[in-house]
Amino acid sequence: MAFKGIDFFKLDNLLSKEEKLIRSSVREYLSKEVEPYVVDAFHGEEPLDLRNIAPQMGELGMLGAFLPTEYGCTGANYVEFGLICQEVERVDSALRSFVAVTSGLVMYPIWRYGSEEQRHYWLPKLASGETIGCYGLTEPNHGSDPGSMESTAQWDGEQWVINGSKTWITEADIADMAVVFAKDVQDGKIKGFILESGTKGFTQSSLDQKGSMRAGGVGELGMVNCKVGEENRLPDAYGLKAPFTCLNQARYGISWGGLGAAMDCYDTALNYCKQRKQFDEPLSSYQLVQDKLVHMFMEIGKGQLVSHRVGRLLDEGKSIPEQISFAKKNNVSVARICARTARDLLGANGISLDYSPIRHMANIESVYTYEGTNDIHTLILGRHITGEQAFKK
Ligand code: TGC
Ligand code: FAD
Repeated sequence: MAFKGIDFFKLDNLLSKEEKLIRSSVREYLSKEVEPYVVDAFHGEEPLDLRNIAPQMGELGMLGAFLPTEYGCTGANYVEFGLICQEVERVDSALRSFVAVTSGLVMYPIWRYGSEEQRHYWLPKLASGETIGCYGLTEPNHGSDPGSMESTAQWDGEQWVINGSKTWITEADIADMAVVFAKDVQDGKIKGFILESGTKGFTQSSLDQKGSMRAGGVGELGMVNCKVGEENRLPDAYGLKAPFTCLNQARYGISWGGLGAAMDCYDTALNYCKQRKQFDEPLSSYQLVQDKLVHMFMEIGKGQLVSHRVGRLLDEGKSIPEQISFAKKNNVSVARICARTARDLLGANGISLDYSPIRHMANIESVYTYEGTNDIHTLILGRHITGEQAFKK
């Protein structure tokens, strides 16, 4: 049955014609061109062919959608970006990772912290999907605490010499370029660099045998005396604030993405329970089953209100990072609950990849951890309401 969406609170009445159009065209594209291949990609851990998909997404304006048209982007608003993420993650979290990383973590830093030359050179190629990028912040010894990163950048009088390693990097192995953060040994400040694939001393590899995000690629970046010119440095990225500001963009997209996965789980469970009979009656007629369906339905409805509101605040330039933490934490938890509940309602069929919940359930474990773990967002909100930081002693 074609997916209709969930709109109990008539949020569609608050969407413009353009916003609805982007949602429907992305939904239509994914259902024809991507959805049929997702299960095999996940099962075989053979990531979806981004060399084919990225240009199609580029054509539809799905990459870096909220950035200005003068750089080849769509000039969409934040709600439109959110709706794109929702539709993509309804299909698979790994593909939404690609969209959120490209838009929020690769294109946004170039737009926000890059030079005009860097913007004009990189943004149109990334927006069209011709170039694939990745974002290197996490290191083997520093995940939640990137401020302690060990990667270094040293100006040798002519060039920057970068050393260090980054791990768990989405699309690390196939990326044509990477936005990487390293600590300047001279002033101790974190700075951002654009590293191109093939640069001497820059290596890219993949991490396999994942139990989650199997339809996508994740890997490592290595820098051993990797030399780049000043033109490869993002001139306005100075300090930890720069990589964190980029995370705000992607975390916001994830809040909508989580709802997409949750909606798919809810929809699958509802249809299944209406059809499946036990003790002569449809599962949907039993009170315990209705309780589970209603729980999913209500959590999704609440999450939609949160993401919609944060999107509008972002468009008005009035959002604060803690609201994005609220949305990411809440909506990914909603997705996690919905995936598990749907898996349960499908009984043994719930563990089959013929149905989406078990795949979403595995994927959401990554989403729960990346872009700030669930705990880190609790601590961000805890600091906001108490004024006390509880990250470090
Ligand atoms: P802290 O002292 O809190 O902050 C340092 C400076 O940064 C500023 N800042 C922010 N600015 C904008 N937006 C935010 N969200 C910001 N958070 C902090 C802050 O105001 C300060 O500025 P200034 O001017 O005073 O220097 O830094 P801390 O070291 O105590 O860290 C706090 C903490 C734990 C919240 C932070 O480290 C954190 O968020 N950790 C989580 C790391 C994380 O999320 N990594 C994600 C890596 S990328 C990824 O996972 C991609 S997954 C693929 C996909 O997206 O699909
Ligand atoms: P840790 O920081 O070691 O955390 C382990 C546990 O300790 C968690 O439960 C955490 O909540 C808890 N914890 C940590 N600190 C505290 C504290 N102060 N108080 C209480 N509890 C705490 N990174 C990138 O830079 N780019 C990418 O493209 C990228 N893509 C990713 C894709 C996938 C599929 C995955 C799984 C990860 C990706 N990451 C990426 C990395 C991701 O951002 C990190 O995994 C995440 O930030 C958590 O870091 P960690 O794994 O080192 O866990």
